[in-house]
Amino acid sequence: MGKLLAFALLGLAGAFFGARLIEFRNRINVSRELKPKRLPNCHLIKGIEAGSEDIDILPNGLAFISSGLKYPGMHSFAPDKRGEILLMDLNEPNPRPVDVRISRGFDLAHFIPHGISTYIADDDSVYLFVVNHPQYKSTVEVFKYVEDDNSLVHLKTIKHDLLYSVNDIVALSPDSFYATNDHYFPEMPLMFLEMFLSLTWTNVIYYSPNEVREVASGFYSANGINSSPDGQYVYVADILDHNIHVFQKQANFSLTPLKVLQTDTLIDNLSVDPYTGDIWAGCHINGFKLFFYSPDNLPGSEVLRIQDILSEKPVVSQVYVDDGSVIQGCSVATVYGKKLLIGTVFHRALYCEL
Ligand SMILES: *[C@@H]1O[C@H](CO)[C@@H](O)[C@H](O)[C@H]1NC(C)=O
Ligand SMILES: *[C@@H]1O[C@H](CO)[C@@H](O)[C@H](O)[C@H]1NC(C)=O
Ligand SMILES: CC(=O)N[C@H]1CO[C@H](CO)[C@@H](O)[C@@H]1O
Repeated sequence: MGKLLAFALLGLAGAFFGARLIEFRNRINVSRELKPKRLPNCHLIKGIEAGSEDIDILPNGLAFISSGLKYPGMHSFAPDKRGEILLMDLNEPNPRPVDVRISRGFDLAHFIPHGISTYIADDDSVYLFVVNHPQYKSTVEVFKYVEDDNSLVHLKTIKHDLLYSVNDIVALSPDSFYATNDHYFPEMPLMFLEMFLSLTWTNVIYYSPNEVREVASGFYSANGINSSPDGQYVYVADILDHNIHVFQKQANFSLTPLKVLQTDTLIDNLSVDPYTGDIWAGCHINGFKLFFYSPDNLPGSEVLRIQDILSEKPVVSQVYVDDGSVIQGCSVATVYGKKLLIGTVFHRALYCEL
């Protein structure tokens, strides 16, 4: 009897894990075979060799690029190099990235930048918010950009119990923001278990000096976050659910769910064209190839443009697809007029003229 029960339990456990395994496989991979789709005028940007995870372009064409993300279990081409913020002026005919100087006193040795967001205040001051992972923890660093000497002055480090595994951020004022937590467990084995069990424990946090609270939850892995040009709507990419959630922003910063746009790809970061309102999404085609990096089986890249997301029939166009032979593990795509920048988790960055 005891044996029978043990077998029955074993069978149940097997069925449970089998089902989880299938669900996990479907979440971490797209089912389609993707044909390469290239753009005619693209080149790799010289000087970016170890990632360009997030990119934020100011209305005047200055692009901030976070480089050197290191994540437990994630490949890195420069494991000993510290993270950096690069700046590129897209108005130049042949833009080159330069390393932005960061003010003294900031702990550069442990700087691991992840998602970034710029904010322009009423007096035209430019603030840069950077998700940082010193010792693999999560903080948000707030800098002020000084154009005269091309430097970032560190203003403050924000830590909070609700900001436990931050991925991306969108600034709302010089001291408030929304941020996504992409995992419930920041520790590596538990993080994988969470992904494997397809738990939906990740969320969006509203932070201001007076109030910090969860404003959206129930994501498999909340990743990119951004807002519409008028600031009324907030878009959140759930990378493992292959979709984009659209929320309406309330006056008290609560988020009301409006709709979900389902895609068939692993959407990482979202950028919004300030002039057209189009969403540009950097997407991974295969999460396995990203996590278990092998030079013989490279992770590819896909870029989508989404027009009219608020309408009944949003138009989703595939702009670029590569199998990894040009650009590996795309995490972001962002435009400045007819210029497109494609960034990656740990590889290079591509500059294209549309
Ligand atoms: C991912 O999807 C591709 C295309 O369907 C398939 O060939 C590949 O085996 C899948 N990989 C895994 C690890 O499931
Ligand atoms: C925020 O405003 C919304 C809509 O007016 C309301 O339903 C919600 O209860 C408010 N939430 C908080 C935390 O004040
Ligand atoms: C280029 C891009 O989309 N990056 C975005 C990633 O997410 C942050 C936070 O929303 C945006 O500020 C960046 O623009």
